[in-house]
Amino acid sequence: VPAFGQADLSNCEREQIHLAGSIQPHGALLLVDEQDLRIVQASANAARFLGEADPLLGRALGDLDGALERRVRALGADPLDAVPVALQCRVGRRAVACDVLLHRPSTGGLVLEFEPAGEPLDFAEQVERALQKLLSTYNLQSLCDEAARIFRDISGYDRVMIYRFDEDGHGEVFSEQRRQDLEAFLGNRYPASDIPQIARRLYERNRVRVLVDIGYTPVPIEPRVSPATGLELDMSLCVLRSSSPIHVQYLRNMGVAATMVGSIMVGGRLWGLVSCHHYVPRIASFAVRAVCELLAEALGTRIAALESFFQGQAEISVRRLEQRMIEAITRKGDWQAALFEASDTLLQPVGATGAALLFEGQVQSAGEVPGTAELREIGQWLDRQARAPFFATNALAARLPAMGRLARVASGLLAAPVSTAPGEYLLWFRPERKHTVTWGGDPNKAVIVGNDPADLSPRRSFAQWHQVVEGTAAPWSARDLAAARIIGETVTDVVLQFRSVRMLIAQ
Ligand code: BLA
Repeated sequence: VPAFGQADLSNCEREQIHLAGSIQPHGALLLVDEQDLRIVQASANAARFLGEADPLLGRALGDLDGALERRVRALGADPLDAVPVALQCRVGRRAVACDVLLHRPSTGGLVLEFEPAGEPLDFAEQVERALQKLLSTYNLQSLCDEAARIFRDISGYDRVMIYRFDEDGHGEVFSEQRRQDLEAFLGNRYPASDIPQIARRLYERNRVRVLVDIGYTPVPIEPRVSPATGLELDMSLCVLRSSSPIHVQYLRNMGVAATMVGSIMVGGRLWGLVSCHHYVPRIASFAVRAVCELLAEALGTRIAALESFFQGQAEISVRRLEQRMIEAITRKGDWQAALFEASDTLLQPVGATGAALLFEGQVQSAGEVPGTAELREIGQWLDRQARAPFFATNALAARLPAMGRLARVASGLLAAPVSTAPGEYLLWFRPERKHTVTWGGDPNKAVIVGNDPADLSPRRSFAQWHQVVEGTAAPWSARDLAAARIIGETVTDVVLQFRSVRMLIAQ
C-alpha cells in the first residue's frame, strides 16, 4: 500500500491520503492528550503561528490559552468523533482572532486546528433565500443550475461545478457557473479512476475540503508518529490536511490555484460533488465552509426528494400503460399498439432509448433499435441462455460479439420474456456511452495515457474515460430494472389474457 505522497499513477487508487502527516501552511495543528490536554504532536509551524517562543511539545494547552483549555474541558464527551466542534480564540501577543476546530481522530487524542478567523459575515438572509430557491425547483437540471449559482454567489470562486457520478463512479460536469472568460467544462466526462475509492469514502465523512494554494509547501506534523500510541495521525476529518500530490499535480496542470469541494450525499451515498475552482489562491473561512456544507446537505435532500418523486411518476405511468393494454384487450383492440402508441411510457421509466417487442413472429419497435434481423438474432440468442426471467447487460458485445457492430444503439440490453414460447421478448436498448457526449476537440486524438503525473489533465482523463466506457452503455440502475420488470410482468399477464380470450373466441 503506497504511503501518502509515495503513489504513482499505477497505484494511486490505494494511497493512504488520511495519513498525510502534514498540513497546509495557512493554519496550525496540535494533537493533545485527552486526559491532561498536553501537546503530543504539533505542526512544525505551530509555535510561530500561535506566537509562542518556546517549543510546544509536552506543554499543557492551558499554558497557551487558559480560556481555550476550559472550553475544551467543558465539551466533555461531546460527539467529537463525527463532526468537529468550532470554537474561537485569540493567539499570541497581538491576540490574533482564530477559528479553532476540535475533533477526536480514530487514532486517539484530540486534534485542534487553528485558522485565521474569517470576517464576521451574516449569511442568515442569503441562506434563507438559497434554501427557498432550492426547495422550489422541480427538476434536477434546474435544481443543480440554481445550486451552482448559489455556491458561486456565496463562495466567490471563479468556477463552480456540480459533478455527478454514475452507477460506475464515472463523473460528469452536470452543471456549471464560471467567470465569463474561462473555458467551459459543462458536459465533460471523467473516469472513476480520477477520484480513488479511498477518497470517496473519506468525502462521505468529511463533507467540505479546501485547498488554499496549490503552490504550498506542506508543513510536517512532528513527531510524525505519536509517542503515545505509535500511530500516525488519522487526518480524515482535518480541514488543514495536505492533499494528495497526484491530485495537486492534476489541478496544477489545469491552471487551478485553489479549490473548495463539498460532498453531495443522497440516501447515504456520495451522489456527486460541488467542485469550486479559483485561479489565484483563496481561503474559504470556517463560516463560508459551514454555509456551503449546509447548502450541500440541502441540495442532497432535495435531489433525494426529486428522485423519489420521479420514481412515483414512473410507477404511475407504468400503471397507465397496463390499463391501456387491458382496455385494448377487452375492447378486442390491439394491445401491442397500445403498448407502443405512447412510446415515452415504455422508454422513460426504464431510461432506455429504444424498445422492441418480439411476439408471434412479429417485431414492433420504438426509438433507436437494431434492425429487424438483428432483433430476431438477439431473441434466438436469448433463447439459448439459461432462461432466467430477466436479462440485463450494459455491454452486449462482450456477451454477444456479433452485436459489436450495433454498439452505438445497443450496448445496453434489458430483456423480459413475455411468454413461455421461444423468441418472445420485450427488449430495451441503450447506446454506447462514448457516443452520448461531445467534447470540444477530437476525443480520439492521441493523448498520452502513460504513468507520469505530469501528463494528468482533463483531456487525458476524457481520453481515458473514452477507453474505459468503450462498448458499454450507462449501467441499468436498480430503479430501471424494477420498472422494466413491472412492465415485463404486465405484458406477460396481458399476453396470457389475450391468448385465453382468443382461445374462447376460437371455441
Ligand atoms: C481527488 N480528483 C479528486 C477530487 C476531484 C478530482 C474532484 C476531489 C477533490 C476534493 O474533494 O477535494 C478530479 N477535479 C477532478 C476532475 C475535474 C476536477 C476530473 O476539477 C474535472 C474538471 N487523480 C487522477 C488520477 C489519480 C488521481 C489518475 O486524475 C490516481 C489514480 C488521484 N484524485 C486522486 C486522489 C485524490 C483525488 C489521490 C484525493 C485528494 C485528497 O483529498 O487528498
